[in-house]
Amino acid sequence: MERSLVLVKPDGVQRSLLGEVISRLERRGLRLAGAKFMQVSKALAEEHYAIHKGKPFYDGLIAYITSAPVMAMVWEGPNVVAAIRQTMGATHPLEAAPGSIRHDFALEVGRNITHASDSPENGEQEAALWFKQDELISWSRDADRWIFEK
Ligand code: IDP
Ligand code: MG
Repeated sequence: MERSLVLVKPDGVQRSLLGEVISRLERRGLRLAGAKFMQVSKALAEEHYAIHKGKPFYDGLIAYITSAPVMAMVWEGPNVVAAIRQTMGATHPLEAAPGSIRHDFALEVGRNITHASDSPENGEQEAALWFKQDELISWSRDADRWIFEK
């Protein structure tokens, strides 16, 4: 089953949007595989955002993500990466589709509430970066057959 890392970033936690984000992913039908509430180290932040090193917003991004606790989660389901990015909305809140999290709760790209993996490969890679193997649970729900076609 495809997996995606999801972070509720410090602004989402501080604004008490943790339940809102989890609720939207649950109601979408996605299945939680792991979760932890944590303070992100500078080393983890730099590894996670390595692709953005050198960009003008990089230092601010590292400061933002390490500024206060985050909720890190792994969610799974068919096409979970595309589904979650749709639920989150575009990176820039003013470009995010109405009804998406970033549209409904954010105004600025540097305070856009959530992170989600951008490809199935990165979903696996980020899940492995943020979680130990035994922190991710393989399980099935009774409702799976009513949500997942296969
Ligand atoms: P994504 O989170 O939608 O995948 P990315 O392009 O991977 O977007 O950027 C990672 C994060 O870096 C964004 O979610 C946002 O918090 C931050 N970011 C991206 N572009 C800017 C910018 O122009 N100014 C400030 N922060 C930015
Ligand atoms: Mg990204």
